[in-house]
Amino acid sequence: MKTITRWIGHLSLGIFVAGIATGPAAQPGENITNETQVPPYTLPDPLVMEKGAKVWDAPTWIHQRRPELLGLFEREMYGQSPGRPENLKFEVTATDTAALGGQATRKTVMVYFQGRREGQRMEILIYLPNAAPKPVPLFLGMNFNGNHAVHKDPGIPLAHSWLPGNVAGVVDNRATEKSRGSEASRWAVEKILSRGYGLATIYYGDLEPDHKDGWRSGIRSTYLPVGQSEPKEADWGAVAAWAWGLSRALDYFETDPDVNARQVAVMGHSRLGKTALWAGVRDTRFAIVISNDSGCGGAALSKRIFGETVGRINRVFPHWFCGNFKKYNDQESRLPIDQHELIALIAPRPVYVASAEEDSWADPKGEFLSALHADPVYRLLGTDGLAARVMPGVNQPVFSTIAYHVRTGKHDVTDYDWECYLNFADRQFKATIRP
Ligand code: GTR
Repeated sequence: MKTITRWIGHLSLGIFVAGIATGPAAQPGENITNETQVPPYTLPDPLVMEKGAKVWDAPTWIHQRRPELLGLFEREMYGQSPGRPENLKFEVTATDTAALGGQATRKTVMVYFQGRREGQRMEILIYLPNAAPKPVPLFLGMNFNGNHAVHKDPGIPLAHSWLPGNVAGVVDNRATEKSRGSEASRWAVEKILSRGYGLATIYYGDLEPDHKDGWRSGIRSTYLPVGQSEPKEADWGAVAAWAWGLSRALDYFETDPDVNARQVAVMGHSRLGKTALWAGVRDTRFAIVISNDSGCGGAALSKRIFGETVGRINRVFPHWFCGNFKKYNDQESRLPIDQHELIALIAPRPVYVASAEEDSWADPKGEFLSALHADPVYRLLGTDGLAARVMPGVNQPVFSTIAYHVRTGKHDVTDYDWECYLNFADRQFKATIRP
């Protein structure tokens, strides 16, 4: 009875309702992994302005609603990021035209954010397929363990910055040969190259070490105004800092004649999937955005309480999002936004949301529902949106402008995922003439 009353209450707000709990009532902060326990929730309508006016046409979306929504995500969740630094400098530090047995050209590029070698920097590892005509389309994604972890290739320089497993203050954090190729199963390098795509990757620790004090030695520290000792409530968090690094890589691609900077697909897994989404939202130069198992704070709805929650993510990873986001710990219903609107901010560009069947922590259904509820915006902008009304079965990818799949298996990036992303990119880019 209680559930029904709440349901009617939501209806009277005039926005849509989803989910009706039939199981025992869940307590705030409780980790729900049973569908019958999901409490009812209401999602904001992406096509309704904050003051209540309905968005009926594309210009109103583009000039009014999109900036309003983007501003809300910046202020309340990811934080506000700076733009391109004035002194950004690139240095191609090595080129090997016979990498991977001759299949690829490997380039390493150092990006200096303050225009000098001694300042903050990140290293981009790039593989380009030798057999493909240039410029090539390319996948760009951040890695968790250093560029040298994505392949056994002995020519990849070992990571120069903080490595996971180390905490603030520990200096002995050097990468060693032992970890070369340790993340290789997640990067189908040869497969990507054989399909005519380039692959570029950056170690996320080059931007900011992933722990609560990481910002002190990362890029965010260099933007702190004199006299300010901590980031303010709406200042960028770590996810935004990593995403900012992806945009700086795109700045480099615009200068590289071998790369088609208009055909860069930004991709990421898990926390780096959240990062890829935020990068793709803020930087409309990214042609395709791919979220692999990004979960809470990524593609999964926040108001649908299932798996990881806002309170939990903010408590365990206080540095990922901005200070304001903490207001919503165990108070998801008060959020003025939800993640379907994040997907909608990518429209009309192609976006791929991927889940894994056993990854209940990331809430596969919540990820699908985000894709589904972004559909009206994609359609308003003249695309085919998401070609599914109900969640597809496992390993049955849906390839519309919003693409979705849930594959068998656990939280990971697999060759199956890459196969799907490549097929999706082929379809999307085939329609565009490569310069
Ligand atoms: C988990 C976190 C998730 C996800 C994951 C990952 O601990 O709860 O949000 O980001 O880490 O990045 O592997």
